[in-house]
Amino acid sequence: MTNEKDKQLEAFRRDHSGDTPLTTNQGLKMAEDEFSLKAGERGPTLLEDFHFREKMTHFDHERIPERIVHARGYGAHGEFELYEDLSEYTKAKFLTDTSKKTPVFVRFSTVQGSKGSNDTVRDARGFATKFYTEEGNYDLVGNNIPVFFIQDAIKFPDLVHAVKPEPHNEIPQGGTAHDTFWDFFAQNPESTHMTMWTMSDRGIPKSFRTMEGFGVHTFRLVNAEGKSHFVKFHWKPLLGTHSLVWDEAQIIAGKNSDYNREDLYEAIDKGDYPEWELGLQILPEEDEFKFDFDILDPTKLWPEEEVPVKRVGKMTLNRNVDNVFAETEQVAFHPGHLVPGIDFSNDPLLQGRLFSYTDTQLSRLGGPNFHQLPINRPVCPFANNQRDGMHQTFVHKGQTAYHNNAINNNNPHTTPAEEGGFEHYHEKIDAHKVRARSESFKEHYSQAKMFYNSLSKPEKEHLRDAFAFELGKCKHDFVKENAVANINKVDKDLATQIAEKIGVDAPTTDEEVKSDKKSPALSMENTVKKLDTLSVALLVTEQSDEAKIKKLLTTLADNKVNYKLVSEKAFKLGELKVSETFDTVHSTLFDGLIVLDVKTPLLPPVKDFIEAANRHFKTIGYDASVAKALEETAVDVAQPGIVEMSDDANKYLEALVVQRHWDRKL
Ligand code: HDE
Repeated sequence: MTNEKDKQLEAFRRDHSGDTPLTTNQGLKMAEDEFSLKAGERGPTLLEDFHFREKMTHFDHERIPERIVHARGYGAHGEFELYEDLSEYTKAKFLTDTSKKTPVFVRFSTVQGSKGSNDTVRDARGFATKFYTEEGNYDLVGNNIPVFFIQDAIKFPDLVHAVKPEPHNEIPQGGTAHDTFWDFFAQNPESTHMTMWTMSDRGIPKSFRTMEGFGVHTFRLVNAEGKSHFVKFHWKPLLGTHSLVWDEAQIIAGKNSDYNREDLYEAIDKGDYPEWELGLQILPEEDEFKFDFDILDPTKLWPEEEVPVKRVGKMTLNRNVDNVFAETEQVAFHPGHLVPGIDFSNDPLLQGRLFSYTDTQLSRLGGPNFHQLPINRPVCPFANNQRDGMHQTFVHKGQTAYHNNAINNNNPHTTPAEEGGFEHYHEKIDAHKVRARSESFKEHYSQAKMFYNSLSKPEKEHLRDAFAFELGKCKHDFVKENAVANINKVDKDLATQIAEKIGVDAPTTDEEVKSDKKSPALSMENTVKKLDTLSVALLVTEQSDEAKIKKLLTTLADNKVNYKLVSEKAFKLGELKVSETFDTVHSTLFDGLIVLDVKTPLLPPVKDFIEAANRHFKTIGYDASVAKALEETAVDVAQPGIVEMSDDANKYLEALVVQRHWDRKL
């Protein structure tokens, strides 16, 4: 057993391997499970066939409603270790006791698509973490983008209705390339900043392992003296933040619609455990009004250069689930699952979320006892006077289920704050009841501009092309024009380039927000780059030199680079197994390519394999003997990241670690 949560789950695991008689749900051993009970071999099925009825009834009810958003998700277990005692800021035990490893469960997700949609769609990604602490479950329910589309929770149903497939034809699945989303965008300019992020490369992460995570809202940390600091939560992936290229993402959608989930599953299965550091941006209460934006506005981020991210601990995902339905599907997150020492701010988006999450579980998980599902149970004791309800699994003993009582000495009893009972932060509020947007929430463009300013040239081009793709898919010209008019308020040049691509008039007015402010942390150009767990396809033939390949594979393995041998058909090359073919894989599924041997003239799939790696800016290594064959492709060996393989593969690895050679001319 790895930790308390694992131990707790063990009690619920059922292993049907070995000698396991098949029984009904009542424990009755059955002599037959293949044929229903009939009146004669060719006659009708009899109503008394309880075994058939039970089996079919259970099957008929196997599905539960998928999540209204974030339906497609994938989860894993792990642990969180704290680097330093944070009691200066918080009394939360999992953030003060460095000796403790806290079990966690993380579910990553796309937002728009249904449960069976593609992994590599352009969308935000959910990054929800449940910490099973000794003081109860703490959920950090975040995304891979630090800001949100709207400022007030009451607009969430409108946003989601605009984002989801359109109601009259249920198109499109998994993305926002349709009229209602872009109409929403143009009519609700507060969505501009987050839309810039989703149109950037952040909207197509390469893997969950290479995604940042953000708590988005401003929360509070509260220490034992009751002093509060504002805080923003971050997850920083130790492998860096990396994305796909849009053309590649679209091809992968067909080649492997499970691309991201398979990557996570296989990495954990192999022992390449993904790791993230927990980062905190901490702001003293006195600094609340120090910025040119409102820190309660969830469409704004705190530039890391102004409020540094303090890395306080590390999360490692080290165990795949045993059963996806039981764990990943039934896990129920809620931003209101808190522990003492963490509290909310008045962000109106966060406040509304505090209602929505429990409410949605009632229909999704069928009643008020979903906290008793094994994946949702805290690892510490939990007791109160709530009773009964659908799917109650406990047998609560005793005469009383109310408070105060004398019959049971007032048990279960409350716990004073000094002894670990949760107490809401004593914030003083003196206000009128109003339905209004705060004046301080009314500026929507300067951070969208800062994000755009911070991107590298290729990132800016990708963002422009993403806008052109999505807006180009809209049917109404006025929707496209309104969207361009909104982008014009961020950057006139960007709006002009998009207008030209989608065939609407370029903006003539000069409305862009004037700012050249940048935040270098926002560009993925500045991210960590490592060889660890990158993957390479090696193209070989039956005539390839086994010894030479083995030597190369050893170097790759020594550098923690994964590889697959690919050829026209599966075969054995001495001790080496060539199990992947041009039918089963494609260069889009790898980080790099090494062409050792190919048959000429190149067959179309082989040519496409190599050319796709080239146009996706990946590192291509080639043996001198195939230089002539490469002339049949669009690959220009003089371009960056195209490396002739010598005896030692170090030159190749030096290029591979770069991951994308954006300066390659196509
Ligand atoms: Fe969610 N969101 N959300 N959300 N959200 C849900 O809860 C909601 C928001 C996020 O893997 C739902 O259990 C409202 C921001 C993630 O199980 C639902 C508002 C952020 C997940 C819901 C927001 C998120 C959800 C659907 C605006 C990033 C998946 C099923 C006020 C900080 C969790 C469910 C998982 C899921 C409501 C906005 C992240 C309906 C009302 C902002 C990662 O309750």
